[in-house]
Amino acid sequence: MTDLSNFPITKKWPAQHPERLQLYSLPTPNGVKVSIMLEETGLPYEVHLVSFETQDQMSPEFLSLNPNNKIPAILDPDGPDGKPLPLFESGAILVYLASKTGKFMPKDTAGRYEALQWVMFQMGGIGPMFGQLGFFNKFAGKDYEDKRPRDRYVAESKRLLGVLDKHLAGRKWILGNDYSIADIATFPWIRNLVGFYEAGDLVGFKDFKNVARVLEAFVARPAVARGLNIPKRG
Ligand SMILES: N[C@@H](CCC(=O)N[C@@H](CS)C(=O)NCC(=O)O)C(=O)O
Repeated sequence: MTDLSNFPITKKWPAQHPERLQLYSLPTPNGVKVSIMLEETGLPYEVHLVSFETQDQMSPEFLSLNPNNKIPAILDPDGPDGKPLPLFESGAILVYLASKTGKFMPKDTAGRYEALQWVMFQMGGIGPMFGQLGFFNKFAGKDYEDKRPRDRYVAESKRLLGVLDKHLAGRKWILGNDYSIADIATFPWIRNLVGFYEAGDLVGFKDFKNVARVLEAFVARPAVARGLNIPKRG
C-alpha cells in the first residue's frame, strides 16, 4: 500500500487514493495544462482544489511541496525508481508526464528538443507576457492612467502571436502533424487571452488566423474540454 504520509501536503489534502498521482490545482491557464495532459494520457489521478480565496497556496502544507506558492503541483507516488516524486512548474510537469507515459512528445532527440523549445517559448514568453497584459487590461492595472505599461505588454503579446502564427502556417499543430505538450502548454493561454482577459481586440487577434484555427482544434478535443474544468471551483 502506497504511503504518502511523509508529505505534509497530504495532511491538508488527504489522499483518498494514495496509489494515484495527486494533483493540486485550480482551473487557471497554468493549472489546466496539467489536468488536460492527465486527461489526454488517461493516467489515473486524484485532484485537490487549492483555493486562492482562502490563500491555500500560502499554507505551510502547500509550501512544503511548492515553496513558490503557485499551482499547479503534483505528487506522483510512482515516480522514478518507484519512489514518490513531488514536482512544481507546469512546464516541468508536462515534460515529466510525457516521459512517464511516452505520449505527446517526439521519441527522437531532435524532435524532443523541438518540443522543449516551444514549451520554453510558452513558459518564458507567452505565459508571463499575456499574464501582465491581463493585469493591465482587466485587473487592478486597468485603472492606471499611464497606459505605457499596458501598451508594452500589448506590443509584446502581438509579437509573440505573430511568431506563433507564422510558425503554424501549413502546420496542424505546433510540431506539425503530431499534437504535443507544446500545444497543451500554449493554447490554454491563447484561449485565456481572448476569453477571460478580453484582450482579443487589443492584440488584433483576428489577424492571427493560424493561431485561431489551431485554438479551435484544441478546444474541440474531448480531453481538453474536460481538463479545462478540472478541478471544479469550490
Ligand atoms: N511558472 C509557473 C506559474 C504558475 C502560476 O503563475 N500560477 C498562478 C495561477 S495561474 C498562481 O498559483 N498564483 C497564486 C499566487 O501567486 O499566489 C507554472 O507555470 O507553473
